[in-house]
Amino acid sequence: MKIVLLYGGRSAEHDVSILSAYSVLNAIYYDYYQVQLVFITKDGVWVKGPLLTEKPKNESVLNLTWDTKDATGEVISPSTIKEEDAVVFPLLHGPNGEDGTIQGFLETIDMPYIGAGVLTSACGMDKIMTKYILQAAGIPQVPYVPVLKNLWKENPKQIFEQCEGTLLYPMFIKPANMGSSVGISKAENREELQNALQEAYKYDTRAIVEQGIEAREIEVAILGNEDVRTTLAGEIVKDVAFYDYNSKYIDNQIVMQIPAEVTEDVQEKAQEFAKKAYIMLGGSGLSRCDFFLTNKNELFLNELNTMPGFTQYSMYPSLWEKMGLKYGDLIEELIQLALKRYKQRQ
Ligand code: ADP
Ligand code: MG
Ligand code: MG
Ligand code: K
Repeated sequence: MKIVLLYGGRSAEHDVSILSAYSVLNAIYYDYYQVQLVFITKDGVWVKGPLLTEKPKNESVLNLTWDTKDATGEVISPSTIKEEDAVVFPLLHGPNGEDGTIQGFLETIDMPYIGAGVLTSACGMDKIMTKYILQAAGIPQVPYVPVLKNLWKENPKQIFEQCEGTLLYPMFIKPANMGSSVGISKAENREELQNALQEAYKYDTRAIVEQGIEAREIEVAILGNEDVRTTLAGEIVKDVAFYDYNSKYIDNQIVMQIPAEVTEDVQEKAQEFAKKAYIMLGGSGLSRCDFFLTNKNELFLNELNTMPGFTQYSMYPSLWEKMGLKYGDLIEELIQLALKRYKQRQ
Protein backbone atom coordinates (compact mmCIF):
# COMPACT_ATOMS: atom_id res chain seq x y z
CA MET A 1 0.00 0.00 0.00
CA LYS A 2 1.07 3.53 -0.71
CA ILE A 3 1.06 6.41 1.76
CA VAL A 4 0.85 9.75 -0.01
CA LEU A 5 2.60 12.11 2.38
CA LEU A 6 1.47 15.71 1.86
CA TYR A 7 3.79 18.14 3.63
CA GLY A 8 4.95 21.76 3.60
CA GLY A 9 1.89 23.83 2.79
CA ARG A 10 0.91 27.45 2.56
CA SER A 11 0.55 28.25 6.25
CA ALA A 12 2.96 29.72 8.79
CA GLU A 13 3.60 26.20 10.00
CA HIS A 14 5.25 25.14 6.72
CA ASP A 15 8.57 24.36 8.42
CA VAL A 16 7.02 22.42 11.29
CA SER A 17 5.26 20.29 8.72
CA ILE A 18 8.59 19.43 7.06
CA LEU A 19 10.06 18.39 10.41
CA SER A 20 7.01 16.24 11.12
CA ALA A 21 7.27 14.66 7.67
CA TYR A 22 10.87 13.66 8.30
CA SER A 23 9.94 12.00 11.59
CA VAL A 24 7.17 10.05 9.86
CA LEU A 25 9.52 8.90 7.07
CA ASN A 26 11.86 7.49 9.65
CA ALA A 27 9.24 5.58 11.52
CA ILE A 28 6.85 4.23 8.90
CA TYR A 29 6.85 0.43 8.41
CA TYR A 30 8.41 0.01 4.96
CA ASP A 31 7.66 -3.73 5.04
CA TYR A 32 4.05 -2.77 4.42
CA TYR A 33 4.14 0.68 2.88
CA GLN A 34 5.78 2.76 0.22
CA VAL A 35 5.76 6.52 0.68
CA GLN A 36 4.99 8.93 -2.14
CA LEU A 37 6.29 12.37 -1.23
CA VAL A 38 4.18 15.33 -2.29
CA PHE A 39 5.47 18.73 -1.22
CA ILE A 40 3.24 21.81 -1.18
CA THR A 41 5.27 25.00 -1.51
CA LYS A 42 4.57 28.18 0.43
CA ASP A 43 2.88 29.46 -2.74
CA GLY A 44 0.67 26.41 -2.95
CA VAL A 45 2.44 24.63 -5.83
CA TRP A 46 2.19 20.83 -5.60
CA VAL A 47 5.48 19.06 -6.27
CA LYS A 48 5.76 15.31 -6.64
CA GLY A 49 8.94 13.82 -5.20
CA PRO A 50 10.33 10.31 -5.12
CA LEU A 51 8.53 7.13 -4.13
CA LEU A 52 10.35 5.78 -1.09
CA THR A 53 10.53 2.05 -0.52
CA GLU A 54 12.91 2.25 2.42
CA LYS A 55 13.97 4.64 5.13
CA PRO A 56 15.78 7.60 3.53
CA LYS A 57 19.43 8.10 4.45
CA ASN A 58 18.93 11.75 5.34
CA GLU A 59 16.40 14.53 5.31
CA SER A 60 17.61 15.97 2.01
CA VAL A 61 15.04 13.74 0.32
CA LEU A 62 12.42 16.25 1.51
CA ASN A 63 14.14 19.26 -0.07
CA LEU A 64 12.24 19.19 -3.31
CA THR A 65 12.80 21.82 -5.99
CA TRP A 66 10.86 22.28 -9.17
CA ASP A 67 11.95 25.57 -10.68
CA THR A 68 15.55 24.89 -11.69
CA LYS A 69 17.12 22.74 -14.37
CA ASP A 70 18.31 20.42 -11.58
CA ALA A 71 14.79 20.05 -10.25
CA THR A 72 14.27 17.14 -7.87
CA GLY A 73 10.53 17.21 -8.18
CA GLU A 74 7.80 17.60 -10.73
CA VAL A 75 4.98 20.11 -10.59
CA ILE A 76 1.68 18.26 -10.59
CA SER A 77 -1.99 19.03 -10.60
CA PRO A 78 -3.36 18.05 -7.18
CA SER A 79 -5.94 15.63 -8.57
CA THR A 80 -3.19 13.47 -10.12
CA ILE A 81 -2.32 12.07 -6.68
CA LYS A 82 -5.44 9.93 -7.00
CA GLU A 83 -4.70 6.20 -7.14
CA GLU A 84 -6.09 2.93 -5.83
CA ASP A 85 -4.74 1.28 -2.72
CA ALA A 86 -3.32 4.46 -1.24
CA VAL A 87 -3.93 6.50 1.90
CA VAL A 88 -3.16 10.21 2.11
CA PHE A 89 -1.44 11.61 5.18
CA PRO A 90 -2.16 15.37 5.03
CA LEU A 91 0.59 16.35 7.45
CA LEU A 92 -0.25 20.04 7.08
CA HIS A 93 -1.00 22.53 9.82
CA GLY A 94 -3.06 25.71 9.88
CA PRO A 95 -5.20 27.29 7.14
CA ASN A 96 -5.26 25.42 3.82
CA GLY A 97 -4.18 22.23 5.52
CA GLU A 98 -5.94 21.66 8.79
CA ASP A 99 -9.10 23.68 8.11
CA GLY A 100 -11.14 21.32 5.96
CA THR A 101 -10.04 22.60 2.55
CA ILE A 102 -7.57 19.78 1.82
CA GLN A 103 -9.97 17.35 3.45
CA GLY A 104 -12.77 18.45 1.10
CA PHE A 105 -10.46 18.02 -1.85
CA LEU A 106 -9.56 14.49 -0.73
CA GLU A 107 -13.25 13.65 -0.32
CA THR A 108 -13.88 14.93 -3.82
CA ILE A 109 -11.20 12.75 -5.41
CA ASP A 110 -12.41 9.93 -3.16
CA MET A 111 -9.24 8.93 -1.32
CA PRO A 112 -8.91 7.75 2.27
CA TYR A 113 -6.94 10.16 4.45
CA ILE A 114 -5.60 10.38 7.97
CA GLY A 115 -7.25 12.66 10.51
CA ALA A 116 -10.41 14.69 10.89
CA GLY A 117 -13.02 15.15 8.17
CA VAL A 118 -14.21 18.40 6.62
CA LEU A 119 -16.61 19.65 9.28
CA THR A 120 -14.39 18.81 12.26
CA SER A 121 -11.34 20.34 10.59
CA ALA A 122 -13.18 23.55 9.73
CA CYS A 123 -14.79 23.90 13.16
CA GLY A 124 -11.56 23.05 14.98
CA MET A 125 -9.67 25.69 13.02
CA ASP A 126 -12.25 28.41 13.58
CA LYS A 127 -12.00 29.67 17.13
CA ILE A 128 -15.52 31.14 17.13
CA MET A 129 -17.16 27.94 15.88
CA THR A 130 -15.18 25.89 18.39
CA LYS A 131 -16.42 28.10 21.22
CA TYR A 132 -20.06 27.82 20.10
CA ILE A 133 -19.93 24.03 19.90
CA LEU A 134 -18.18 23.64 23.24
CA GLN A 135 -20.62 26.05 24.83
CA ALA A 136 -23.49 23.90 23.61
CA ALA A 137 -21.73 20.90 25.14
CA GLY A 138 -21.37 22.65 28.50
CA ILE A 139 -17.59 22.49 28.49
CA PRO A 140 -15.92 25.30 30.49
CA GLN A 141 -14.10 27.95 28.46
CA VAL A 142 -12.83 31.47 29.11
CA PRO A 143 -15.41 34.23 28.47
CA TYR A 144 -15.23 35.64 24.95
CA VAL A 145 -16.76 38.07 22.47
CA PRO A 146 -16.80 37.27 18.75
CA VAL A 147 -16.02 40.42 16.74
CA LEU A 148 -16.70 40.42 13.03
CA LYS A 149 -14.79 42.98 10.98
CA ASN A 150 -17.88 44.52 9.39
CA LEU A 151 -19.60 45.14 12.71
CA TRP A 152 -16.44 46.63 14.18
CA LYS A 153 -16.02 48.97 11.22
CA GLU A 154 -19.63 50.08 11.46
CA ASN A 155 -19.53 50.83 15.15
CA PRO A 156 -16.20 50.37 16.95
CA LYS A 157 -17.43 52.12 20.09
CA GLN A 158 -20.21 49.59 20.53
CA ILE A 159 -17.72 46.72 20.12
CA PHE A 160 -15.35 48.23 22.71
CA GLU A 161 -18.25 48.62 25.13
CA GLN A 162 -19.36 45.07 24.50
CA CYS A 163 -15.85 43.73 25.15
CA GLU A 164 -15.33 45.89 28.23
CA GLY A 165 -18.80 45.02 29.51
CA THR A 166 -18.12 41.29 29.27
CA LEU A 167 -14.37 40.98 29.83
CA LEU A 168 -11.61 42.52 31.94
CA TYR A 169 -8.18 43.57 30.71
CA PRO A 170 -5.88 41.93 29.78
CA MET A 171 -7.72 40.47 26.82
CA PHE A 172 -6.42 38.14 24.12
CA ILE A 173 -7.34 39.02 20.55
CA LYS A 174 -7.12 36.36 17.86
CA PRO A 175 -8.05 35.88 14.22
CA ALA A 176 -10.70 33.13 14.19
CA ASN A 177 -9.15 30.95 11.52
CA MET A 178 -5.47 30.60 12.38
CA GLY A 179 -2.96 28.64 14.39
CA SER A 180 0.53 28.72 15.85
CA SER A 181 -0.17 32.05 17.56
CA VAL A 182 -0.11 34.00 14.28
CA GLY A 183 -2.00 37.31 14.57
CA ILE A 184 -2.64 36.92 18.31
CA SER A 185 -2.01 39.80 20.73
CA LYS A 186 -2.62 40.67 24.32
CA ALA A 187 -4.29 44.02 25.15
CA GLU A 188 -4.08 45.88 28.45
CA ASN A 189 -6.31 48.80 27.44
CA ARG A 190 -8.68 50.10 24.78
CA GLU A 191 -5.95 51.45 22.55
CA GLU A 192 -4.16 48.11 22.53
CA LEU A 193 -7.47 46.38 21.90
CA GLN A 194 -7.99 48.55 18.85
CA ASN A 195 -4.49 47.79 17.50
CA ALA A 196 -4.88 44.10 18.28
CA LEU A 197 -8.14 43.90 16.33
CA GLN A 198 -6.49 45.60 13.38
CA GLU A 199 -3.69 43.06 13.55
CA ALA A 200 -6.12 40.13 13.73
CA TYR A 201 -8.08 41.40 10.72
CA LYS A 202 -4.93 41.07 8.60
CA TYR A 203 -5.54 37.33 8.75
CA ASP A 204 -9.29 36.91 8.92
CA THR A 205 -12.49 38.93 8.78
CA ARG A 206 -13.58 37.11 11.92
CA ALA A 207 -11.81 37.76 15.22
CA ILE A 208 -12.40 36.73 18.78
CA VAL A 209 -11.62 38.64 21.96
CA GLU A 210 -11.06 36.47 25.02
CA GLN A 211 -10.62 36.99 28.71
CA GLY A 212 -6.87 36.82 29.35
CA ILE A 213 -5.99 34.57 32.24
CA GLU A 214 -2.91 33.53 34.17
CA ALA A 215 -2.78 29.82 33.72
CA ARG A 216 -0.70 26.73 33.11
CA GLU A 217 -1.22 25.03 29.77
CA ILE A 218 -1.95 21.33 29.68
CA GLU A 219 -2.72 19.14 26.68
CA VAL A 220 -4.43 15.80 26.12
CA ALA A 221 -3.93 13.58 23.05
CA ILE A 222 -6.99 11.93 21.49
CA LEU A 223 -7.02 8.97 19.10
CA GLY A 224 -9.88 7.11 17.44
CA ASN A 225 -13.03 7.27 15.35
CA GLU A 226 -16.05 5.99 17.27
CA ASP A 227 -13.89 4.41 19.96
CA VAL A 228 -12.18 7.41 21.46
CA ARG A 229 -9.05 7.04 23.57
CA THR A 230 -7.29 9.79 25.49
CA THR A 231 -3.92 10.11 27.18
CA LEU A 232 -3.00 11.64 30.50
CA ALA A 233 -2.43 15.38 30.19
CA GLY A 234 1.05 16.76 29.60
CA GLU A 235 2.14 20.29 30.38
CA ILE A 236 3.80 22.92 28.23
CA VAL A 237 6.08 24.57 30.74
CA LYS A 238 6.51 28.13 29.58
CA ASP A 239 9.33 30.52 30.19
CA VAL A 240 7.96 33.29 28.01
CA ALA A 241 5.06 35.66 28.60
CA PHE A 242 2.89 33.87 26.13
CA TYR A 243 3.38 30.89 23.99
CA ASP A 244 3.98 32.63 20.66
CA TYR A 245 5.25 31.48 17.29
CA ASN A 246 8.89 32.25 18.06
CA SER A 247 8.93 30.46 21.34
CA LYS A 248 7.04 27.53 19.89
CA TYR A 249 9.03 26.92 16.77
CA ILE A 250 12.12 29.07 16.60
CA ASP A 251 13.72 29.45 20.00
CA ASN A 252 12.71 26.02 21.23
CA GLN A 253 11.95 27.50 24.63
CA ILE A 254 9.51 24.78 25.45
CA VAL A 255 9.78 22.15 28.08
CA MET A 256 7.21 19.39 28.17
CA GLN A 257 6.26 17.69 31.39
CA ILE A 258 4.59 14.31 30.82
CA PRO A 259 2.40 13.57 32.63
CA ALA A 260 1.61 17.04 33.95
CA GLU A 261 1.98 17.43 37.68
CA VAL A 262 -1.67 18.05 38.48
CA THR A 263 -4.25 16.50 40.79
CA GLU A 264 -5.99 13.28 39.83
CA ASP A 265 -9.21 15.21 39.62
CA VAL A 266 -7.73 17.62 37.07
CA GLN A 267 -6.33 14.70 35.04
CA GLU A 268 -9.72 13.03 34.96
CA LYS A 269 -11.58 16.20 34.07
CA ALA A 270 -9.14 17.06 31.28
CA GLN A 271 -9.62 13.64 29.75
CA GLU A 272 -13.39 13.81 30.16
CA PHE A 273 -13.67 17.27 28.55
CA ALA A 274 -11.24 16.34 25.76
CA LYS A 275 -13.26 13.27 24.87
CA LYS A 276 -16.57 15.08 25.03
CA ALA A 277 -15.28 17.95 22.89
CA TYR A 278 -13.88 15.53 20.33
CA ILE A 279 -17.19 13.70 20.07
CA MET A 280 -19.19 16.94 19.85
CA LEU A 281 -16.93 18.17 17.04
CA GLY A 282 -17.27 14.84 15.25
CA GLY A 283 -13.55 14.07 15.50
CA SER A 284 -11.86 11.14 13.79
CA GLY A 285 -8.28 9.98 13.63
CA LEU A 286 -6.53 12.32 16.02
CA SER A 287 -6.62 15.64 17.85
CA ARG A 288 -4.72 17.41 20.57
CA CYS A 289 -6.94 19.14 23.09
CA ASP A 290 -5.40 22.14 24.87
CA PHE A 291 -6.48 23.55 28.24
CA PHE A 292 -5.77 26.39 30.60
CA LEU A 293 -5.40 25.44 34.27
CA THR A 294 -5.57 28.22 36.85
CA ASN A 295 -3.95 28.14 40.28
CA LYS A 296 -7.43 27.49 41.71
CA ASN A 297 -7.52 24.29 39.65
CA GLU A 298 -10.14 25.65 37.28
CA LEU A 299 -9.88 24.04 33.89
CA PHE A 300 -10.85 25.85 30.65
CA LEU A 301 -10.76 24.19 27.28
CA ASN A 302 -8.84 26.43 24.86
CA GLU A 303 -8.82 24.58 21.55
CA LEU A 304 -8.66 21.34 19.62
CA ASN A 305 -5.94 20.97 17.02
CA THR A 306 -6.94 18.37 14.49
CA MET A 307 -3.46 18.00 12.99
CA PRO A 308 -1.11 18.72 15.88
CA GLY A 309 2.68 18.98 15.56
CA PHE A 310 3.77 15.46 14.73
CA THR A 311 7.53 15.17 15.02
CA GLN A 312 8.66 12.28 17.15
CA TYR A 313 9.33 14.79 19.94
CA SER A 314 6.12 16.78 19.63
CA MET A 315 3.60 16.72 22.45
CA TYR A 316 1.03 14.54 20.67
CA PRO A 317 3.27 11.53 19.90
CA SER A 318 5.11 11.96 23.22
CA LEU A 319 1.85 11.69 25.14
CA TRP A 320 1.07 8.39 23.39
CA GLU A 321 4.61 7.12 23.87
CA LYS A 322 4.12 7.66 27.60
CA MET A 323 0.94 5.55 27.39
CA GLY A 324 2.96 2.74 25.77
CA LEU A 325 2.07 3.41 22.12
CA LYS A 326 5.26 3.80 20.08
CA TYR A 327 5.54 6.40 17.32
CA GLY A 328 5.62 3.82 14.49
CA ASP A 329 2.61 1.99 15.92
CA LEU A 330 0.78 5.29 16.32
CA ILE A 331 1.24 6.01 12.60
CA GLU A 332 0.04 2.49 11.82
CA GLU A 333 -3.10 3.05 13.92
CA LEU A 334 -3.80 6.32 12.15
CA ILE A 335 -3.57 4.58 8.77
CA GLN A 336 -5.99 1.87 9.92
CA LEU A 337 -8.41 4.46 11.32
CA ALA A 338 -8.33 6.31 7.99
CA LEU A 339 -9.13 3.12 6.08
CA LYS A 340 -11.91 2.21 8.49
CA ARG A 341 -13.64 5.55 8.11
CA TYR A 342 -13.27 5.44 4.34
CA LYS A 343 -14.83 1.96 4.11
CA GLN A 344 -17.72 2.94 6.37
CA ARG A 345 -18.58 5.82 4.05
CA GLN A 346 -18.65 3.67 0.91
P1 ADP B 1 -3.22 28.96 18.37
O1 ADP B 1 -4.28 28.20 17.66
O2 ADP B 1 -2.57 29.95 17.48
O3 ADP B 1 -2.27 28.07 19.12
P2 ADP B 1 -4.22 29.73 21.01
O4 ADP B 1 -5.62 30.10 21.29
O5 ADP B 1 -3.79 28.40 21.50
O6 ADP B 1 -3.98 29.87 19.45
O7 ADP B 1 -3.29 30.86 21.61
C1 ADP B 1 -1.88 30.79 21.56
C2 ADP B 1 -1.28 30.99 22.92
O8 ADP B 1 -1.62 32.27 23.44
C3 ADP B 1 -1.76 30.00 23.97
O9 ADP B 1 -1.04 28.79 23.92
C4 ADP B 1 -1.52 30.80 25.25
O10 ADP B 1 -0.15 30.77 25.62
C5 ADP B 1 -1.85 32.21 24.84
N1 ADP B 1 -3.27 32.50 25.10
C6 ADP B 1 -4.28 32.36 24.23
N2 ADP B 1 -5.46 32.72 24.75
C7 ADP B 1 -5.22 33.10 26.01
C8 ADP B 1 -6.04 33.60 27.07
N3 ADP B 1 -7.36 33.76 26.92
N4 ADP B 1 -5.44 33.90 28.26
C9 ADP B 1 -4.10 33.72 28.41
N5 ADP B 1 -3.27 33.26 27.45
C10 ADP B 1 -3.81 32.96 26.25
MG1 MG C 1 -4.43 26.12 17.36
MG1 MG D 1 -2.83 26.79 20.64
K1 K E 1 -7.47 24.79 16.56
